[in-house]
Amino acid sequence: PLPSGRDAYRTLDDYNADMAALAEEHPDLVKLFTLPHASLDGRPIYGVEIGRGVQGPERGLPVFLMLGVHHAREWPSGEHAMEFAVDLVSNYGTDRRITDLVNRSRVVVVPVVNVDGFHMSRTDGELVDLRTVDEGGTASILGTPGNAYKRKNCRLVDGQDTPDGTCAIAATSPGGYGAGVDLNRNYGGYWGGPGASDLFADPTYRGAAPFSEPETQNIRELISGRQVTTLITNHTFSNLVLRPNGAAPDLVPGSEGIPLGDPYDEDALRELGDEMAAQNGYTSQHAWELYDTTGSTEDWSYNTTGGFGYTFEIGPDEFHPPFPEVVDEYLGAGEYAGRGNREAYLIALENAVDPEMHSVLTG
Ligand code: 0X9
Ligand code: ZN
Repeated sequence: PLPSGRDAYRTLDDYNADMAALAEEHPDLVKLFTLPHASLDGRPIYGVEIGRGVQGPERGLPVFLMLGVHHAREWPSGEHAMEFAVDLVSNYGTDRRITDLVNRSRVVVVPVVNVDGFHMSRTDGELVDLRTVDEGGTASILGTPGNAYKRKNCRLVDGQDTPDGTCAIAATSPGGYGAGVDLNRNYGGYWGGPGASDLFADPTYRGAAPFSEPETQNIRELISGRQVTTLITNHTFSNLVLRPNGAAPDLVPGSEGIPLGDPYDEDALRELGDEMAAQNGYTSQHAWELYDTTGSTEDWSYNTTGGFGYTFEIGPDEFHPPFPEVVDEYLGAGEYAGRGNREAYLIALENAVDPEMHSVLTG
């Protein structure tokens, strides 16, 4: 079973309750915090910080950051982030490796970055089995129920603020599904370059300006204020471990000729990516080998701070598969052989604490 024992996808309320409970039950180890900017619909966005003496001064420890649900429909991306938090806390004090890692770092987990979009997707997209909806029992993949496959945030009108509650209205309107900014095109890393759209209705709409959205502002401020030495931003799907950069290694038009060659740290980034992929069985590659993107989370964070950043694309072929697959993919069980994302995350945490611990730089 998962560290939490859950056997079904969380709702947004479940995430918030689980984070609050974790902090309440382990005050010396877990701190609940609210990100600086509420969502467009006025929802608070929460995270947990895990570390020894977490209520005390921050002490400049290296931070490992784990993010989920930039894209509303990618439910497993939040589940794996939340389970990793529970995993660390429940094994602290008994598992030597985890205890040591937690003592030497701060682990920050924001399982649902895009709270409005996720709530829309999750509540209007109950996991009716899309393959067996037919009354007569005939398998069918025709229907996309409601907003279950929403991707972007809840920006309703391009470049304009909208009053609280409008996301809820959007959820019941045909326009709701397509509205919004793609948060993984809204960061400042090569913003406005290839692989991001300037059309509001497009799934990869980049937003009116870099960091125009409160959700990306939150992550910018979180990373800017701490020493995030390694981060993983979870998405679904395609079984990939992706490393910077997100756009092919030529020049970005209109960006004053910024070259997107291999990053300075390519060798170390590749080694760590390969090592994580060896655990979860994913393919390790440059992000641009999937397709070009600009304005992504880790293109900004890596190129701004030097902290290593990876996208995990969880799962083979579905945005939110039946929950038992999510369990197996975390643990590395069933048809998902290997040691799963759990072990890959622990390796990333080891790198965050001390890159030499895992011989990434020393070979
Ligand atoms: O397009 C995306 O944002 C990611 N794929 S998804 O299906 N989850 O939407 C891939 C982004 C990969 N590129 C970078 N991380 N730079
Ligand atoms: Zn995604």
